[in-house]
Amino acid sequence: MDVVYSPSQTLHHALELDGGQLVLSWESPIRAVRIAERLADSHAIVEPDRFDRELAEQIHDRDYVEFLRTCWDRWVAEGRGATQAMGFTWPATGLRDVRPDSLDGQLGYYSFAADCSVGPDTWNSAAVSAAAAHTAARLVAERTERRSDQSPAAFALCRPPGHHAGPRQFGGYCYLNNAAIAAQALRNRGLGRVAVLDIDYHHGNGTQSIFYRRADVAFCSIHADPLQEYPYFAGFADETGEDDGVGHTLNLPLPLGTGPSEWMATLDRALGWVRDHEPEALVVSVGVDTFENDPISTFKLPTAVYPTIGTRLTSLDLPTVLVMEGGYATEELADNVAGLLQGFESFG
Ligand code: Q9C
Ligand code: ZN
Repeated sequence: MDVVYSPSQTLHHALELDGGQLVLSWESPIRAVRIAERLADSHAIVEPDRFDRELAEQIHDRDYVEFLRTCWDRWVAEGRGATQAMGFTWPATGLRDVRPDSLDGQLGYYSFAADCSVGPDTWNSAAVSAAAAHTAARLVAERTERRSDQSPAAFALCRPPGHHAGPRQFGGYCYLNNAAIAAQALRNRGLGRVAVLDIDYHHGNGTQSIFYRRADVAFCSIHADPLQEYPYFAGFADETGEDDGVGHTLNLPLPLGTGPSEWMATLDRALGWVRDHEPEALVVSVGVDTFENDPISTFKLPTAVYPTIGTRLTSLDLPTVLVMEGGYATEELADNVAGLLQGFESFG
């Protein structure tokens, strides 16, 4: 399958508040560099099309996209360009959900966590990352139209990741929701129903909230129990959708420390649920922070299980866009991603 990626996605490098200190983010440029290097041996690397702002505005509020685009320049204009921009006050429960005029106020209004900042290259990298997801969806949709035997697939090497980004909030290293943009692009190209399966270690709160009231995009996530793990305030089993979306969201939270047999059994449940929704295409939010040596996560999946996961995904026999999300064990990251793709390609 084709891999969609541009080196400009490595320009962004955020700061995060970690254990009371502002440090360089775990979500580092080296992640994409290593994965791209590895996949270049076995795959064609396709340059993303231009960023499609209209598509992004089907997923995110227009004012949010404009805020992301202009945030850094406003920060510099205020004379604060020596460090990166980050919020510090949020409209939490009990406060008013109003949009302030001040940049500091807007940084809180447009984010939900202090774990990622906006720097000089954030907008460019996030926009190209979203474009990579869009391009992968385009390739899959085009190949579905003139389908021969096999269900087409493409891998969007998205970085920065996207699944925590909501309609008007960045956070969790995410700015534009790449998987949601891929799903919307598939819908726009005539695929009737789309399912998003999120196998990142963390709950995909952004993707869930984007599709929570829609029946045309189903969302299923396997993740660490939010009572114990980030993002804490979403991802519980009783979140099943609202309005038109009732029954179109499924959360499968697992205990900290979950190992491969429990996790694979849960994947089978998720795949059964997706199949029951009879989608015409699949988007997978591929996080490999489920890996046993991931520095910020607790699941215990060994490298050897990722090819099995990839193969299992092909059992749905659907046109599939694989979208990169988390995974922070920089040494083993490329092995785990390449393994998953190889498992997907070796069967299906
Ligand atoms: N520094 C993704 O895997 N954790 N995002 C913050 C305190 C944030 C993970 C911990 C984890 C975000 C795409
Ligand atoms: Zn994650």
